[in-house]
Amino acid sequence: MRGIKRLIKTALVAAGCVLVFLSCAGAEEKGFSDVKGSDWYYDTVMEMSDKGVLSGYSDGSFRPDANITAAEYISVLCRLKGLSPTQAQSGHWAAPLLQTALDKGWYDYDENPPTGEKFDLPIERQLAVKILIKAFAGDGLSYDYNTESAKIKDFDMLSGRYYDTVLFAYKDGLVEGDSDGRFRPAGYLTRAEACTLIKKACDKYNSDTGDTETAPMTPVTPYDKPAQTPAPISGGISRNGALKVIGTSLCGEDGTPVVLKGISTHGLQWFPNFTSKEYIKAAADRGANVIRFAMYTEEGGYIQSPSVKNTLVSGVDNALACDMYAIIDWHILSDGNPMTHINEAKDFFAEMAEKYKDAKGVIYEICNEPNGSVSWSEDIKPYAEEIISVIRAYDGDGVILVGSPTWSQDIDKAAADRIAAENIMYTCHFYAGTHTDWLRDRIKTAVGSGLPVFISEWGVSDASGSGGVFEEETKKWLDFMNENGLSRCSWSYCDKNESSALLMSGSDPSDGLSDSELSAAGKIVFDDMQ
Ligand code: IDC
Repeated sequence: MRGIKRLIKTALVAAGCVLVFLSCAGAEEKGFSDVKGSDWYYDTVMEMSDKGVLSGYSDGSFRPDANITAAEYISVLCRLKGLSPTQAQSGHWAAPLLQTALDKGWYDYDENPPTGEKFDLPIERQLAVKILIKAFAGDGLSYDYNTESAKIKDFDMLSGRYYDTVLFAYKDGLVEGDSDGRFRPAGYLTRAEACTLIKKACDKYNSDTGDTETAPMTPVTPYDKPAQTPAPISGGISRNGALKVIGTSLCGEDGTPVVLKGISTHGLQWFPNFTSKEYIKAAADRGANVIRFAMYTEEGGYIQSPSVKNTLVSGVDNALACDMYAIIDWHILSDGNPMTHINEAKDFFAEMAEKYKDAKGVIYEICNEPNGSVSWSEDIKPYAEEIISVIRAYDGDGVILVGSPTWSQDIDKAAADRIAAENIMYTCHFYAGTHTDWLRDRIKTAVGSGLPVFISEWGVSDASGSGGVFEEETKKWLDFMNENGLSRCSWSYCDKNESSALLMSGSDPSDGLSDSELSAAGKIVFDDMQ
């Protein structure tokens, strides 16, 4: 059997199925922690990963038994066939390639709508086979209906629209069915099975791989439906990889829910020293896995002093070097309408998205706190849609955070009129001395209705940033965030003389954060990260 597989391998290479390599771990490695030489799929998985068709994970695993999603499977085939991305409706990372596949007739609209609602769901076996056959064998398929259908024990489960392609696949030996002779048409396909199918097709049809260089590779990850009650994990970029939003959960690259716990800087125009690598590392050493860089637009910020962008960029680079996720925060505040500086915002986010499109740890927060006479549906949402499309032109899948009216408290407005894009979360901000049960209830309702929420700014003080430390209410909020798996950043990582500041005045954490440098706020916030 091995020998046959080796032969197939030789044929595959000779056929020109040499594909683009992924930059992820796995492609050049000798083996995977969860793929043994005795596994039936060993040779195929090794070969497919060597060729960069499906890569492994940074933790050394391949996850052969995880289900492959529609987006992952179809984009692999698109790249194999050298298809180029097309203008897409959805902001999902795979949308441009999947649009091309849809336009080519590999599948129908309802099977996988370009709006993206099925992209991150496991692909059904009957649809996977149909797409494979369309991609490799085209139309005009001939086979003997009686002969092929007799091979499939659960033929009555197969939907009529897949007769042609599935029966043809049986005739050509691409599909064999399980040990009971069943095809399980509506079942899912594991990564190992997807490798096998694709390899067989490459071999059988002597695939012309086309110009695979034209399409950028996005790491292929398995889909794991998040548990109902998320069991979040922590850790930085090396542990969780590129983040994505599944349902209401922020998830790591492998689909496991993640909770980011960290800090926000104060205004970068006032506290640039808190972006140094040493200061950031001091926070990481205390358990923070995310840092938000608050680049004010007003009050001497970016609009008046564009060079503050350099402070932000060096902070982001330092955070990534410390294995922390970094949030690029367009910190609107004194002018609460994001439309006021939309042109500057577009240029800024285009530059940031181009610069960080390949960084796994960057998150974009496009409007800190809209406020004043500003409406979700008429101002913020249209602003967000424009900025999201600017970002997506470069970075197809980075997580984007969107604020809402009343200093990012009106998430109910956003929940009632959501943005049609992937990997978007909605921010809700609170200050323990000002916001209580009513805002927790609002978050609960919004999340319950399916809205993904990220607490990108919160404080132990009142909403002025001062007024004392509200310990009891802070505890309620921390319990609430833990129960609901909410990611958060605490205002603020600086030593200003105000109660929300996490450090005592005059602190210098360049050699690490000592206990005596933590303010009352800092003690609570960093304790929560342990
Ligand atoms: C506050 C700072 C304070 C500064 C003020 C105005 O703590 O030192 O003088 O901004 O620039 C927010 C804002 C955040 C505020 C914070 C506390 O996003 O910029 O910082 N807050 O008022 N929203 C709610 C509270």
